[in-house]
Amino acid sequence: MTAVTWHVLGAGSLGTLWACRLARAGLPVALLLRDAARLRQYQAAGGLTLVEQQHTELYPLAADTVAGTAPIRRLLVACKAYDAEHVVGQLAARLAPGTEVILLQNGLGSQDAVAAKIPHARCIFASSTEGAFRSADWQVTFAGHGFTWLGDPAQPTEPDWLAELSASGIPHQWSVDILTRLWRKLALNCAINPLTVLHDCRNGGLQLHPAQVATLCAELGELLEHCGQPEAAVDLHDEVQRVIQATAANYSSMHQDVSQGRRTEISYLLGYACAAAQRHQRSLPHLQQLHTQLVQHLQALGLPST
Ligand code: NAD
Ligand code: KPL
Repeated sequence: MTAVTWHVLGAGSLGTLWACRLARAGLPVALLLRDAARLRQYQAAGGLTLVEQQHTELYPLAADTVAGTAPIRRLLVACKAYDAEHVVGQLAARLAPGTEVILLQNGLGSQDAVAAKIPHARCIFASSTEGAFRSADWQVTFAGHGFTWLGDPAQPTEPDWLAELSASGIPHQWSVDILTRLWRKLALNCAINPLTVLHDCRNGGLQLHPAQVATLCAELGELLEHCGQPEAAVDLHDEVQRVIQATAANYSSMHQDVSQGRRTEISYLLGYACAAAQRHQRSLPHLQQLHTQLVQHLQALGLPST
């Protein structure tokens, strides 16, 4: 039986990291690029380059544009949360019934928006702690080893291609409570990332603002309870403090986005949390105030605030 091609949408940090490891294991991979101009640039570069520890390797992967017509049976969506719904919508007609779509986006909200666009496909949600960044055009550096949890809130059965991830050296586990994992990560990101932007500090800098962190954790815990995610609330404050300590020297992903003038995923993190609080008619004043301050801060910098 021929292996199903892994179509990888978005040749950015995580897309490159996944595509190169899958290809290295001998699996068929095809990149889906934005348009003909990007495809020409990619062809001129000769492929994707992955830098891992001291090793740099070029992977001349097949590529097409999102406007192509070849059918897709397995799709890895590796763009930012704010691009996912639109671009998957563009691909909807190429997805056969039963196609599996793996969503690597951080936060919450984009997964449901994508799933609504492609009711004929199976959407699998992922939550990843792996770290990668673009060190040059078409080149990605694998910066932090981590783990990826995958799950399908609509269907607990494991897909058979998990063995392909093992063969590719992608550390992962099937999770029957993927939404709890995504909510927990969202809460951690809401407690840490916006404050690092507003205080313009590394994660460790939040050790100077313990009361602010504690208040946010209390409100986030309350929100998780009301959203039917009590497990995601267990010992949240302790874990936030542990993460702040363990990553003290790092800048959060949102701080990096802002300092490099890039759009943030605010609507899928703090924005999503505040909208959920409103839906449940919960008054969470500190979370709401943090959102307002962050929106104002982004607007003052001329960055999108959604
Ligand atoms: P990225 O910006 O490096 O890559 C996104 C890619 O998608 C870019 O190459 C962009 O050109 C492409 N893209 C956007 N719209 C497109 C379109 N219409 N057609 C084709 N390509 C398109 O982003 P990333 O860092 O890989 O992040 C992807 C997701 O993974 C985010 O939600 C992020 O929060 C999450 N994540 C990233 C990391 C990390 O270390 N980078 C870790 C965990 C989670
Ligand atoms: O995941 C993170 C990020 O930077 O996005 C940390 C800082 C670990 C938690 O918010």
